Amino acid sequence: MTTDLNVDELLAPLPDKVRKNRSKHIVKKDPSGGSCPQIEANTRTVPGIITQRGCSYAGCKGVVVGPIKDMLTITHGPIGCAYYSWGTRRNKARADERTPPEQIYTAMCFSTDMQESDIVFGGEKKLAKMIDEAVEIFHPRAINICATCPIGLIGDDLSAVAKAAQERHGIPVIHYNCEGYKGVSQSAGHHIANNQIMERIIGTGTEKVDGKYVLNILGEYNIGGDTWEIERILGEIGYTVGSTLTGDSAYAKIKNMHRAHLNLVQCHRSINYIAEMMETKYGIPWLKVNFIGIDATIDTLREIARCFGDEDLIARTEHVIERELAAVTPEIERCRKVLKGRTAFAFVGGSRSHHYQFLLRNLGMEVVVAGYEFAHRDDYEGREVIPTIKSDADSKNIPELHVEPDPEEYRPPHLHLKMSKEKYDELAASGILNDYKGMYPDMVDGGIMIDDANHFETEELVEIFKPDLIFTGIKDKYVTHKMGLPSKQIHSYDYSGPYTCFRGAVTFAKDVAHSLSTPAWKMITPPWEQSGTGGD
Ligand code: CFM
Ligand code: HCA
Repeated sequence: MTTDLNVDELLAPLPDKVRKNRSKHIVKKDPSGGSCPQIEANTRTVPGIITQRGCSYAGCKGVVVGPIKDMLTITHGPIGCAYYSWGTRRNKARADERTPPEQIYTAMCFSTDMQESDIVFGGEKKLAKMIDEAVEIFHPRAINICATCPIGLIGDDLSAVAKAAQERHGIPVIHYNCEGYKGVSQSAGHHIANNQIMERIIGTGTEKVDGKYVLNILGEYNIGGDTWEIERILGEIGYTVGSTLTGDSAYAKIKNMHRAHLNLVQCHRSINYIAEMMETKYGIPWLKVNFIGIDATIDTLREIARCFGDEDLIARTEHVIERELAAVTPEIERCRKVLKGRTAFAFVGGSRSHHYQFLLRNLGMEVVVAGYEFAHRDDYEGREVIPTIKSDADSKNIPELHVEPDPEEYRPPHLHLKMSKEKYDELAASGILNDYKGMYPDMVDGGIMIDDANHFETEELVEIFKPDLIFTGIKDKYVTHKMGLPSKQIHSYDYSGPYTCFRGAVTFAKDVAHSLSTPAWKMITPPWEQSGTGGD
């Protein structure tokens, strides 16, 4: 199924220095076993290369804090940054018992719209005025202010503006110094957002969260409604979801997240900082989960139940699994007939290229090339490499938050879990709790893992591996369409979703089966093969 790739040949057209750099970002799964060879990741993209990465502001505002529905999030900067990060990510939100529709701001775009004169004379006054207007018109519970590149360059003091506004209005005003140029990708922005959420929001609530087993879902952003499907299943088994971070989440709930018994971590890359800090400060253990793929969902549900060890819960888990499986199996089997034996190239941000391998496998497909835009070495190689690397390149820009156990709240993890210390130690030792395995062990033998792939490499790899499907973002989607290759926009799901759990697997299977069986791809003549076009 895989091809014998010669990395030197692949990179041969590149200049020497670039070739040397890029060769460290490509690793092949060794069929004879063994651990993952070291892969270079989370380092600066070679200038001039067309990367698929985004910036720190995108990671902080667009990814982590933007989806908090009852916080009014202001982009302090040019309108283009605000517009780009607004509405395209499909992080859905709806009203609930804590948040009425008029307090949901995720469908709106707030920006100071910095102009040339503001850059010359400073934008602090403009920002302060905008906060006053926003409070007067919308009466939000809390405000976020996210910085873009020019703000750091001209030196606007966001901290001072936020502090003064907080005193004027009596609501939390939280600022994020997530200037786009910080770090090497959106990953730095995740870290900056995590630090502020931990320091300023989590733990500030005093409400009890009702429920025998209270879970938080970290690193789940409700793209296309993913979170709602996970919540449906967990609710039917008998869990209470305290809050997500941050899909369809609310400031009003995030404040009380420290009351949960267990944190589930779906996207490890964007939220591991909070998972680790909550464990230190409140004694809440975390469990790495995956709700993408039928078998992965089943394993995840069983592991959560095993953490609590309650026989009723275990029985209800099995009952829900059995019922959901029976409902989706016929449709999955139909799609499998179309998809069996097909291959895919999966290239997305920092976690989905791993997670979706499980779902594709349920459909009889195999990923032959997989990569991340901005993941770190642990996302590829596994948790054991974490202590040897810095969490974010250029981390001098991102102050580490030193979190001490909170004596009021801290209980050893096994008490939060309602289990004995022996049971906790046993689960931790068996690798269930607080553990994280990277992409490499789940790759197909001979498969290729690539970090921060660029347009040139993507086109070459498509040419060599001839996959039947490619996962892309918006920047590479149409390039591959022109090559006659169906793509699935796996960031936004191309207007579809949810793709999580059992029902989500069916929606995904149908979307992919339709995509791969449409005759359109055979009718495409790439521009460079059309006569008289000159190849443009
Ligand atoms: Fe996590 Fe995400 Fe991803 Fe990510 Fe993203 Fe996203 Fe993504 Mo786009 S938080 S790392 S920074 S799973 S926005 S919901 S799809 S690149 S693979
Ligand atoms: C981001 C958000 C993004 C972009 C996806 C894309 C998303 O990184 O700024 O390039 O199409 O999921 O919306 O990853």
